Amino acid sequence: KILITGAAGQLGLELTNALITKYGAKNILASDINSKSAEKFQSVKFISLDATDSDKIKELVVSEGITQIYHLAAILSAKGEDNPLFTWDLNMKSLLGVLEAAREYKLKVFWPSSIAVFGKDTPRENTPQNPGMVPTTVYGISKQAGEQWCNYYATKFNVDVRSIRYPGLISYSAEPGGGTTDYAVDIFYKAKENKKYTCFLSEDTRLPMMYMPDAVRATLNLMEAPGTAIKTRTSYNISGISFTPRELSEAIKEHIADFKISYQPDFRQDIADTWPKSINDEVAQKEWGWTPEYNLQQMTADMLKNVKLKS
Ligand code: VAH
Repeated sequence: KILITGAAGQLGLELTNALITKYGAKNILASDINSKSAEKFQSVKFISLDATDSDKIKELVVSEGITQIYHLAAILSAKGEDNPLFTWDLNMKSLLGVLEAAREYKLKVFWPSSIAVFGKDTPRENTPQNPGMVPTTVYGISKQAGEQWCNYYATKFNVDVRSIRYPGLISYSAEPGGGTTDYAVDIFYKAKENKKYTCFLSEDTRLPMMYMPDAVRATLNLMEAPGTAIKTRTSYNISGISFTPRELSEAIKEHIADFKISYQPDFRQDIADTWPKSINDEVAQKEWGWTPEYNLQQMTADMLKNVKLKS
């Protein structure tokens, strides 16, 4: 049985649905800190859970017969800068609680890392698996440190913990909350709503991104790969689509000819300027066969078809 933390988040919602399809609703326990999220989970058991409550997690492992945890709860890069110590505390405390539970009860763990682990001294084109990393956000520091903790638990205690460094994720079911790559989701809502968008990154800011179906498939493939294939216990680089706001706006214009974009970079520009432009994912390709499916045009068409306006 699988426990998911942060199940109501952007990644959580889609991954939970994919796990339900794959393993059946009775084998899934969705959790989120926000009890109102319960309404998003009609077909599966939901509990309100603070992911930093390690005693509660252990209790659930025993009472629900949990064998795997997908620990997705975290504060993202932009929001994290509002309160660095709180962000560190939440991101790290929750991960360490999950890793301890995994050690004690021999659980399999999935934990998302991010391209935010990289930093100013990292080569920004075709960023390799293990370059120098000096992250520039507290979120990035927590993901970097988290990767080391995962590797430590895997090598020292034989915990089967697996991780992916996601690029910016683009999806229409749940919105992202507080990331630097959020513009690439927001833009679709604004394009459909009023055909114009003011972007908080400059037009030529190239960042690695990925369409959610690819991210979900990557996660399930990684988790199903034989343990012997998984030689990287920090976290895997995976590559999807790299584009700039201008390139994305041009792809949108192929569908909405009078779409207009303007640029007003804010503090998130400084974060984006330290992140890779493109990712080298040779190691993930070799160890568990990763290949993305969606390109910019396919992702854009699918987003425009599916994005539902809020009002
Ligand atoms: C953020 N989307 O912007 C996240 C992410 C690719 C970076 O982890 O904070």
